[in-house]
Amino acid sequence: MKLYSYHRSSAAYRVRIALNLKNISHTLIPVNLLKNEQTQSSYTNKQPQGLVPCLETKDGRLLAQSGAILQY
Ligand SMILES: N[C@@H](CCC(=O)N[C@@H](CS)C(=O)NCC(=O)O)C(=O)O
Repeated sequence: MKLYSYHRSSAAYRVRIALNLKNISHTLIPVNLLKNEQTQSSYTNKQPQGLVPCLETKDGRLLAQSGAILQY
């Protein structure tokens, strides 16, 4: 799995906590909010809202919204 994340994002942080508590292996992909990387098409193609976090599953599904990701 890949988690698109920013280290100072509380929403992304709660997903990182859950992934680590569940021992789910994942790769962190940094999206630098201070550099507005969340607005670049390379990211909005995955997460059209331009918000972190976004979870990409092994089969390529893209999940947005930390609460929904936690539920998943
Ligand atoms: N309700 C969303 C909130 C996500 C959110 O607001 N993320 C912020 C960082 S904590 C963000 O990506 N902000 C970028 C921006 O506003 O341009 C969730 O829980 O995932």
